[in-house]
Amino acid sequence: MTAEFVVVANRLPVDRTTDEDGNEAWRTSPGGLVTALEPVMRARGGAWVGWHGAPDEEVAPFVHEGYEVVPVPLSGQEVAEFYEGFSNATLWPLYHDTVAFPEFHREWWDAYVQVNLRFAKRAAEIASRGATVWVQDYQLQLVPRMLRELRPDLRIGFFLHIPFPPAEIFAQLPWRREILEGLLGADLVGFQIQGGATNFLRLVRSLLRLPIEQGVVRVDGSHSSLARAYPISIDTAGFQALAESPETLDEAQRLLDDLGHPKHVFLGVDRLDYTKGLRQRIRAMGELFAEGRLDPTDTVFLQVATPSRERVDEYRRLRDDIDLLVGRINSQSPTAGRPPIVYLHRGFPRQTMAAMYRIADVMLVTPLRDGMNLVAKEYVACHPGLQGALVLSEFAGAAKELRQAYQVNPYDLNGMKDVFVQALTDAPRERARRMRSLQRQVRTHTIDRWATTFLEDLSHAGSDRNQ
Ligand code: ADQ
Repeated sequence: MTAEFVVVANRLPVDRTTDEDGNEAWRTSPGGLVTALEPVMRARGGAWVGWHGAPDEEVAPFVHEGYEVVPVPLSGQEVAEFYEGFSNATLWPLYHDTVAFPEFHREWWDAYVQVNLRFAKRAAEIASRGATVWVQDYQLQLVPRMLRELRPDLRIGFFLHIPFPPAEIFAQLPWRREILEGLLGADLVGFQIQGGATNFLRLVRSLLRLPIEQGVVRVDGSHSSLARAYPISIDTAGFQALAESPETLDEAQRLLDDLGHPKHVFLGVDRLDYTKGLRQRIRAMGELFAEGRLDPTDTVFLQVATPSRERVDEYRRLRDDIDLLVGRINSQSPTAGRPPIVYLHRGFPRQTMAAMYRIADVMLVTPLRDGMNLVAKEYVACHPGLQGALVLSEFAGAAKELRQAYQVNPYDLNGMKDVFVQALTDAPRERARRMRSLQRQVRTHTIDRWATTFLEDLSHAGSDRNQ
């Protein structure tokens, strides 16, 4: 089997489930990258190359939702060194402004090189002659160059879902040249915001001393690589339809019943990750309750946090910190009824998420650093009418597009507290004015447009092909 369109990502978009009778099935998995790319794959068909999530196991390719799923095996040690180590304890904190300390270990790097090569080889086997291969995200930054060496006939795109850091931070990386050279194997390197593309080009100029003209890096005589921003988005119409379905309306009603019909609902929805600014957000809400600026008898803060990367130390610490913080705030609440913070540490079906977005008067999206943040856009798509309010960190990529959100600096607790209250109490006209502008943005800039623009540019970018 070969394919004309191949997506390569660290994880496949499916998780294996086993029912009571021991039957195995594959179901679409949650997470930002999958939410964004799965609709693209369903529409285009092709093949998706990625790890299936279980170490030390070979799984044969299979068809899911009309496209080919091609599993790449990882050993237990590779999961520890390539995935939990270099990807999530070196690159992830480094690329997010070092909000946690990145760890540098030479064995982790060796595993990163080895696994990237395996992905490149698998993609090279699957791609048909002259095919388009779209490599995703920070775990696979060496794949574009490796793949080009194996298959110069391919058209190779790369998209980075997380921020690309400023030179001062990136320069810490002992393997900085290799990463830049790896990315430059692509004909088109896409970033969430222009700042990422600019950081990248500046580094290419200063460290590799390659000529650049209008975002195009001349890598060698036959190959050039374009760096540009493509802000990712969501299936806006799909989310909107889901939010308006009778089942979602019922579910929203049930949620309100469970919460005791509060007058005001604040909502947070995140993977449990230290980049998402949960500590700061929860402290700010806790203080507002403690100071009586929010009344726990009529206001609730619903915080949903999906478990994430629980084998990485920093994430375990975060989980304990949040449990402690929420417990302390709730135990000090003057009311005996429902606690002021309802904290749910698990994943939910998309429909439940849509129901939550529906009932939230104020949506709190306050990451310390975030490539884009799809939750902000999902809220705008799902919340009915014009009376919702989106509070958005200026350090999320989405802040560049959603300019009419109530923007905050998540490091400034007093500033955040004031804006949280303002978002709830502003005049209806003001809330409607902001919401109208946000809706316009999210309805016109969809995931479909993102993918089409990227792939269209990719079809013109890059090398003189030698087919
Ligand atoms: P993430 O860091 O995962 O994505 P985000 O963009 O917010 O962040 O996407 C999270 C997705 O998971 C959303 O679609 C959300 O609905 C879903 N989700 C969150 N909590 C959930 C829960 N409890 N149950 C079910 N679903 C839940 C990375 C980058 C982002 C970038 C995306 C896409 O870090 O900056 O926007 O990739 O490029």
